[in-house]
Amino acid sequence: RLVVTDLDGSLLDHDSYDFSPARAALSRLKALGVPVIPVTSKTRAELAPLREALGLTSTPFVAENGAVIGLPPGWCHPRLDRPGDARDSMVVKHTGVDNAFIRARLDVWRQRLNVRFTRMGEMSVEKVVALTGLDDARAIAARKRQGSEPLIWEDDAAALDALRQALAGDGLTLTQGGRFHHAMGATSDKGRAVTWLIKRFRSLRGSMPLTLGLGDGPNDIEMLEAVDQAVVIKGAHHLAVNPASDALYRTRAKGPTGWVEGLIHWWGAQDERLASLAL
Ligand code: 2M8
Ligand code: MG
Ligand code: MG
Repeated sequence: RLVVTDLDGSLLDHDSYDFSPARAALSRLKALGVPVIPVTSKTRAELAPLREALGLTSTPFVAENGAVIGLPPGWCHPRLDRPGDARDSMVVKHTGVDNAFIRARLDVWRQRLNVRFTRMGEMSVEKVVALTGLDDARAIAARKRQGSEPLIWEDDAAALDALRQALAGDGLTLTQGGRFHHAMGATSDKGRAVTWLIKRFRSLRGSMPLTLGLGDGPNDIEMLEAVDQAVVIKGAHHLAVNPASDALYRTRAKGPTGWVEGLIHWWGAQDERLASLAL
């Protein structure tokens, strides 16, 4: 089995970033040997302390909506990867387009189309703090983008559509998180990253895992359509998800409480200890 999960608004509370309601469920999954893989808009720099806090240092991560994939030694392929080249011994794959190119194209189109938005890279740390509620250190880490650029949209829907079309010609796309739109390479998303990790799991362990995915934002739809069992966490967006197997559950609770609710919905019947965590 395998769990893939969004962080903000899902495993973490949308406003406080607290995950304590899910602590016991995470321990239970660890005891069962089920890898929990964070699949997030956050950067690799933001994930380092978070993976420690969540106890997820020996599972892979997907950062920047699929543009960056990190593999711990246990997930590396003996011939395809060269483990241990990074400080944290993670092998990091970049599936998308370099952030400098994304920023440059956004600036070109903003001028040419005369549309209004503010990119994260041009915001002060104070501005990022004010928009997100992150503390200074986390806001600085959120600005360390490698393969995507978040932006706050300040124009109408027609202008957004025009930008989307312009970016498509550059091989770029826009995806929407809880607060930001994210510009990134058109061939990367959370779904493709998860599908890649499922294949890797199979090639290392010899069988397909049963996969459970949880998310709350439009940027989670591809991921939720790539798993066997999907959980839409209640939040600010209504997600039109069409999972392959029709296995979709929408939670009543938000954030980490909804996360536990969704996990119990799918896996509570097979595991009394999980079921007993119902709130
Ligand atoms: C941004 O990501 C969230 C994900 O839903 C959003 O779009 O609202 C990213 O900048 C991420 O790096 C950051 O941690 C997060 C903070 O809320 O916002
Ligand atoms: Mg989210
Ligand atoms: Mg996210």
